[in-house]
Amino acid sequence: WEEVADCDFEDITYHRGVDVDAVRIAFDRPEVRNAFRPGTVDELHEALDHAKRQTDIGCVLLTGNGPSPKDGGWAFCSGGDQSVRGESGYEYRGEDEAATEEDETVQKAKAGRLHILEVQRAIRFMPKPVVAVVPGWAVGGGHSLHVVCDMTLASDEHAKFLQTDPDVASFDAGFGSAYLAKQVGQKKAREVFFRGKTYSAEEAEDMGMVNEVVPHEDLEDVALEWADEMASKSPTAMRMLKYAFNMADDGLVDQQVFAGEATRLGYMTEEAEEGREAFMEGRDPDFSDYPWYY
Ligand code: 1HA
Repeated sequence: WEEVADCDFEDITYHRGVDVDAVRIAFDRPEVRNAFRPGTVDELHEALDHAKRQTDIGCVLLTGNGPSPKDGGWAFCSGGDQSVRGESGYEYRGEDEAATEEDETVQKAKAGRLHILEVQRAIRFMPKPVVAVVPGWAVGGGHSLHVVCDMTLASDEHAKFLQTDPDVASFDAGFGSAYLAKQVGQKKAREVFFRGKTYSAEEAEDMGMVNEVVPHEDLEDVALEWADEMASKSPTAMRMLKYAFNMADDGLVDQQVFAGEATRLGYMTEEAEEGREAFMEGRDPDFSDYPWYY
């Protein structure tokens, strides 16, 4: 991996592969089990948007750095940082950070908001696979992030899956719950939220919300292998497949995303060229060379 030079982040790390056409985005707050505060989420959104725009990148790995320097614990992400949650929501950076004037303005504009659902949409609409690489706890909003990723790879030793939302009076009423139910079934999804049990990596795999469980020390290598595998495939086919998988659940919004890809393909044909050329030349288009395929 090499650091992406033009990005300067505080709460996440962002690397691109040297030999693999993939990026690795990682929560970098291991001392709080990679909990996210509003600034973390905004950085994550920026990194995802950057990754989306890299036309030579075919896969995104989302993970959490570790272990914690405090106690050696591992985490993918433990959701919203409860220590910066005030009366009206989440503080932008936390109390201890001396805010610059600009920060203060930004802080006011964003007060109380974690843009985590925007991040979920960025993952969902990312035109390439996003893999959750889970080295430890995936909890609350962190659990929902793994749910929304295209696939999940988990550490056999340290990965644990837990939904605490109703314990802290929060609720992901979108992908985190409804899409989870599509993955594991209604009864199990309700159990995840209503009982708040902790599931091991093996249990999560059996339930259908984890694709593969691997030895902890192999996690990053296997993730890289997966990324290489996927990034080597046809970009158009992968993109169309991802949006096709999304469409059954995302309705018209995904149809619109899919439609964007369809027009891109359409515009690449000679037939489309004829339409454009005819307009530019001020003549009637002649589509007679182009068959009505069946
Ligand atoms: O779901 C949403 C949203 C949905 C829709 C729209 C917006 C949303 C916004 C937010 C969220 C949420 O994410 S709500 C759920 C918030 N997260 C939690 O309730 C998880 C809280 N953490 C835990 O349950 C546990 O810490 C743990 C199961 C992740 C790990 O337990 P463990 O291994 O026993 O470690 P622990 O000692 O508890 O934690 C280590 C350190 O990390 C502690 O700090 P220390 O005592 O060393 O100073 C702990 O306080 C800190 N920490 C862990 N998780 C968080 C945290 N600090 C702040 N926020 C956390 N989430």
